[in-house]
Amino acid sequence: MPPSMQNNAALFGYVDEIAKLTLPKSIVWCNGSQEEYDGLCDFLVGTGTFTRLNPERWPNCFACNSDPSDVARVEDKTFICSRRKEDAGPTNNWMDPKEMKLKLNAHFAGSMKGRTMYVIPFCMGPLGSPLSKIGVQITDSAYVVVNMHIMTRVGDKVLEILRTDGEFIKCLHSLGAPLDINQKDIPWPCNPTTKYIVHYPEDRAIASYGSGYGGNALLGKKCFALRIASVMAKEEGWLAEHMLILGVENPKGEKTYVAAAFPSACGKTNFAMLIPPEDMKGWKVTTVGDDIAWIKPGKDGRLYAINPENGYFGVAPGTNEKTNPNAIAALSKNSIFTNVGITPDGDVWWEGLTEKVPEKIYNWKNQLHDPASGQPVAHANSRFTAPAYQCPSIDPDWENPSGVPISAFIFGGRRSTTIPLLYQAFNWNFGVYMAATMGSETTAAAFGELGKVRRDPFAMLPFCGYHMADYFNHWLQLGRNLPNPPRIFGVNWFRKDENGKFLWPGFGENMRMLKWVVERVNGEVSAIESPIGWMPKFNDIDWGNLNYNIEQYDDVMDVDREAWKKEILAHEELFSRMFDRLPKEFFFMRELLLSSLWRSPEHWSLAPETH
Ligand code: O2Y
Ligand code: MN
Repeated sequence: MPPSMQNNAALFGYVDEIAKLTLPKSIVWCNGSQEEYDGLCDFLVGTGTFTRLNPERWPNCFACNSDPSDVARVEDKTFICSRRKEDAGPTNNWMDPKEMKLKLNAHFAGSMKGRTMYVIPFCMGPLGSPLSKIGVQITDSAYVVVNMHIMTRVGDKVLEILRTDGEFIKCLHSLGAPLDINQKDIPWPCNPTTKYIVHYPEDRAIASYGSGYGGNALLGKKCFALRIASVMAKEEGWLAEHMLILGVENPKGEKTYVAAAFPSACGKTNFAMLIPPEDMKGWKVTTVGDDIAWIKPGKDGRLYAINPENGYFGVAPGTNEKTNPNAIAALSKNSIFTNVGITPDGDVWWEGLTEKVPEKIYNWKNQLHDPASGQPVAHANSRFTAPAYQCPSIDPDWENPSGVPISAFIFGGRRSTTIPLLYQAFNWNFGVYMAATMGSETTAAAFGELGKVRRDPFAMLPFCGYHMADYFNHWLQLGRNLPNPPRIFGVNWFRKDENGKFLWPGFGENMRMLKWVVERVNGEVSAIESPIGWMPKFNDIDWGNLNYNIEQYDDVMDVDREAWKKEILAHEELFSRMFDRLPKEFFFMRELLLSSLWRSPEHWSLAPETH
């Protein structure tokens, strides 16, 4: 027992109960020290899990390959086991919690045999912040411990805060791969056939079995900070969101904070770390977080946000010096790479890192890469785990215990048609409707028909721990209590022309849209009323050296009446699944949007002479 563990009976009881169930060979209480991290990395090198990378090129960095069956979140095995089925809602898998516990106990029984059980006290959010929350993850994976060291605040400093009676979220994780005496371990133990990611919202507990990967195993992230926290947030009057948080500094040094939600694989980390184009002198973007935001009303009636995480678990493919130099700097040392390619001299590579594939490289399946095979070097969901403080754009207030004040919310998806580059919702309620109906086109055949729009309300569909319609009501209710709520904007960086060519260059150029958002919330620009919301006039966008003319702008901002009528009618598909609990405001807003489309002219322009 660590000296700083101030006899928290609930914690002791939990650890004892799990040890008796899972029967580990030994128990280690993680103290969060550098020695502990280094020792575990050495251990993982010894088991063949980690490859130490070339220390000159990649100081204190390691790479590893997962089992090919264990490469992503397992949505079909993810359950919200609320006491009442109706509370999980139609978009979550559900099972009766008692039944699920019985089922899982059979799997967890003896599941840590021959392995060390690690107890990781961790804090989501800055230590000592009133917005932060504590969890304790029990795991038999050393890989999970070192990733948790980067992604959260761990160890004795957390126990000091927990003290004797503090509350914590119970996070149980086992690889489901016990070792017999004399059985040699393998580099990526997991259970090849049985995986479960289970949440008990009323018990504030999580149980994850069979996977060692990412969101399935690092329980502070999606399981706690989104699924369980969203339930707590609803009960306590705050928001737990799948959002990045960034700061925009103007040339006068004034700072405006924005939170933004995009479905997975829409370039969230790139946007959170955006570098403005060179011609936008004096404008700067700072990063508070790249994936999750906890947002709470302050005494002054504004919303304040913290990033509950301490690191980035970012998608490697496509990340490079041009697309995201800040991420490249953040991952350049003290980082872990999972499922990327590894060269014999200790270098790593993934698609898009550089133009040329290294001559000799082992792919994520640890096979010598054959360029003629057409196979990728890195898995499409390969990841870097990097400490947040190493990001050059990190915001000076990213660990401010009070959080940062949010002035705007941005919601975006990947849509090749219909949705304009940028528009502002008429008011909070229309913004909630906009976010509730956002969608993205599928980019991988694994998700069904290519190019089909999948609705992903608030980018929270896989992450909301309760009924999605109750979640919409919670957002509406929160807005009613705010004297001056943040303004809500929709963006679509991915619109294409009839030849399939992107209409907008994206990346750093997105700063031009972000600038308008900031000027708009600060009352510095007016806007044109379109049938679906407020839109920027061509002349109010800072075009700088970007050669973008009014015809291109009209195309990317176009509100096609017929397409929008179809779009609004298509919202029905999602709504019909949760009809009984849907806010009645949604039906009125849908009608209003349809009627304003009927009344709008067929062709219109945001050109200066038309206003
Ligand atoms: O596939 C995983 O286990 C990771 S998913 C993920 C990781 C970091 C940030 N966001 C996501 C996501 O799916 O939204
Ligand atoms: Mn995410």
